[in-house]
Amino acid sequence: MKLSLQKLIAVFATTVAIALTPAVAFAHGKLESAQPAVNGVVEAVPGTLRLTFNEDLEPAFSTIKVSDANGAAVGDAKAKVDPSDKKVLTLAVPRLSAGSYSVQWAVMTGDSHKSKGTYTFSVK
Ligand SMILES: [Cu+2]
Repeated sequence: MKLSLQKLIAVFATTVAIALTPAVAFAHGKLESAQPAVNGVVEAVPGTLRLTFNEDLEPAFSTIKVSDANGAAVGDAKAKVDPSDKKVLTLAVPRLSAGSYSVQWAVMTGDSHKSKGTYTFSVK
């Protein structure tokens, strides 16, 4: 297939425009799902939080902090990247009593982009 110079320039310009679009530039390290779910209400947490992202994670720069409704840190474990699925970050937590919990995550993806976010879940 032959492309004219004009077509090549058009394709190049479109590519640059897409690359410069903020929505694309920030589409890294996005939290896709969590257990317990974002804003979820659960009976109990089975000892581990699981956060699934859209890209592979760098273990050394990926963390999760959980705090209770009073802002006190819950547990002292460090987040780990699941060896069988590098998109998954897990955190061991002690038995959680009823109440609402805040999860603060910060990750670095394989392309060295960092992102972070916060969400809450509740235990009945
Ligand atoms: Cu990225």
